[in-house]
Amino acid sequence: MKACFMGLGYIGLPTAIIAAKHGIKIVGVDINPQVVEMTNQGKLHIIEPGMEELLQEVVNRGTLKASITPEESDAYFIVVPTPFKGNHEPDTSYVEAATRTVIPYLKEGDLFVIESTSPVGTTEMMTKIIFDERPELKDKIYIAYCPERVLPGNVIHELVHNDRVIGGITSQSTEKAMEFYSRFVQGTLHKTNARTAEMCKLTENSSRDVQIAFANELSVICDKANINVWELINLANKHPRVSILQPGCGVGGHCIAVDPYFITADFPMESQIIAKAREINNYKAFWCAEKVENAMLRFELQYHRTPVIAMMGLAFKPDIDDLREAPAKYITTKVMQSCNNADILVVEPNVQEHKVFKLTAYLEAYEKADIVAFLVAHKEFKSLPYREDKVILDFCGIYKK
Ligand code: SAJ
Repeated sequence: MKACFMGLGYIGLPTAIIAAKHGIKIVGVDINPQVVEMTNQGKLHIIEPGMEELLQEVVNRGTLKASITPEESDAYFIVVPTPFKGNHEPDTSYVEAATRTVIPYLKEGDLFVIESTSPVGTTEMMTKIIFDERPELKDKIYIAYCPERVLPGNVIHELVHNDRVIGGITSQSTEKAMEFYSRFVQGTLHKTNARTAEMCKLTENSSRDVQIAFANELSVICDKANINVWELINLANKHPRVSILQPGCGVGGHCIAVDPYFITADFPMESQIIAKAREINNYKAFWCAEKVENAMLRFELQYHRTPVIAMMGLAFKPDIDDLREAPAKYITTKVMQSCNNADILVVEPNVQEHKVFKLTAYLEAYEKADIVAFLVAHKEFKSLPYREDKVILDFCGIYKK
């Protein structure tokens, strides 16, 4: 079995590596020559614990090689990004470009799978493009959609152990894709059609976004009502059928803060809660920035000097060095722009240096600051003792215990 992975990013590369480790001969294709070169040298260009060792193993064994062009294979996987165009409209042009690239290589009996997060109907659209170009392959190749659902930081385990949803354009296509994934997935493979599988991916991340929005809305209400939101959620969750997530400084990353728009763009009238959740989670970051700005003004009025402010954390979630779409980065930038007299110390213990922010060690920043804004619940911050002599803005529950 030989498979071609189109896209060596955060999902394509780990999936290609795991498939190669399970004996499938892999050609990983990327349009970026640097990514291809690094991959062939066994160097991981993404951040994922334990993955580089696996990459080196499969490169040395010769089961994985990277290239800028595909090779004739038995299966093709589209794992490229689906960014936005215009006002949060999904842009499927990368999926289409990757599909068009593999069309000349397709032959009877091949499997073609889209893994990229995609708006509903994308697999049907790509099917049409394929058969328009190669009408002789109609009913002779297998086409399916199979989304990934791994959590960054735990990819090696989750790629193998998570259940997966597989939706073919025909039941034969579903079966063929199941056969492929069963070579390395130990979780259960659930059969459906392509549209449902596409919607399932969007639903999973929208569901989490809506649940986080509920927690974030509670946090803003509790702030006004002078109630500790962490205690409140802990108590409410003692109910056997209540399970509220944790509020934070907003929702970041490339998935939860993005995928709901793939539903709202296509179903604007119907997706009321999903759209509102996006608004609430975006607003939460703005609200946190305003809280810091107001704390600074109050400090100036009270002490007649500008305070030192520590912005604690830049990553999009705790204990990672991934800053993509991080609300903490947005809040820090906004505070720096509006408090240009204040001495602002930016802290991110998981990153050595940053091209925009001058970073300060977390202990030093905590010691020096008059106002401390906890943006991300990194483990380092949880060891800091609560200091009554500082203004502490705990947006992520550092001191919830
Ligand atoms: N967050 C909160 N409160 C919470 C949980 C998370 O504010 O209680 C915030 C985080 O701080 C972060 C954002 O949400 O800013 C997203 O973090 P996350 O851990 O919820 O999710 P991601 O983006 O790392 O990964 C998600 C996962 N999806 C779901 O949990 C439904 C993962 O399984 C998907 O594979 C991934 O999106 C993806 O690639 O789609």
